[in-house]
Amino acid sequence: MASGQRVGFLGLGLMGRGMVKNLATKGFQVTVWNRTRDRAAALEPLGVKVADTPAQLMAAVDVACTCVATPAALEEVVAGKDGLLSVARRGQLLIDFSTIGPEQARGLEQRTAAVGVDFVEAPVTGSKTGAEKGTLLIMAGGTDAALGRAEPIFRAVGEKWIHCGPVGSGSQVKLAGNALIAAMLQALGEGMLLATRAGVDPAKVLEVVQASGYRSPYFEFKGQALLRRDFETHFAIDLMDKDLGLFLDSAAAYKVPTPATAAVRQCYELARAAGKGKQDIGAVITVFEQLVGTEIRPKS
Ligand code: NA7
Repeated sequence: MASGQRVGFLGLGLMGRGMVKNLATKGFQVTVWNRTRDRAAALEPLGVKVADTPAQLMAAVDVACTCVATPAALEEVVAGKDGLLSVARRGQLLIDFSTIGPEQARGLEQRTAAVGVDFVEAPVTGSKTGAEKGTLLIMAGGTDAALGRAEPIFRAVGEKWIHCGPVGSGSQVKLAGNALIAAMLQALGEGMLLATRAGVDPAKVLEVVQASGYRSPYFEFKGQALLRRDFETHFAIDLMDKDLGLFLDSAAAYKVPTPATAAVRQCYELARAAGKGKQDIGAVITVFEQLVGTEIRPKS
């Protein structure tokens, strides 16, 4: 249990809400801020306080955590009007759980260090369910000392954390992981759609995948959801598209060809153009279903 440490949390979306519930029930004194205030007010029954601005939150805490949608949103919360840095004081800690690019993360570390604030990047995986259950996997970047300070928070929201290296390393690893799951999901969806169209039960595709040496908990989670046509948003298409863009930006910066990820990203761009950006990443395949007039459905 935490010893009543004062923790602020900014960004109460699908991920942030679950993380705050865990912090509030595991002994932290939590203050929250969210752009849309209603989402913050909804957490008051947990005993959390609601701040009017990021600056008001920063003035009231020892540690501030962020988990917002995009790099631009993070910049606004940190350095915009009434942002965190406007009142940051020596000795505070900032932990960012958002998925951003490595360059932005390194820049944040420099800017927080200039005012005596430690910075840890901590993108997560485990989606909405992991956030609710407190079982996220955290890809941490930062100094040993800063990570040591972040550990009580990591313990409350996550099951495991891996120290990937200095700030920037966690983001680099997270982007690689998201490129991987996007490719896995696209290949699985395409395989199941083609099987259905060819008159073969798509459930057999998943059954064989999961009986094979290339089985994965991720294929099970997403494959079963595809068969049920369950597209409840765990991770939105807009956000995966953002991450694939960040991956490709990094690849361009280091002159590393990444044609497979570029092709998968096009599928996400198609889905967004079709108005599906807020839907779960599992719904990308529905764009292709609509093109061919066939839906993935198990035979029984
Ligand atoms: P959600 O559920 O889309 O939530 C996004 C959060 O970011 C939510 O609290 C938003 O506030 C907030 N947001 C978005 N734009 C802004 C701006 N411009 N300023 C301040 N706050 C903003 O995303 P997830 O929880 O699934 O994911 C969060 C991060 O973790 C993201 O980087 C993922 O890639 C991983 P709102 O409630 O809309 O006012």
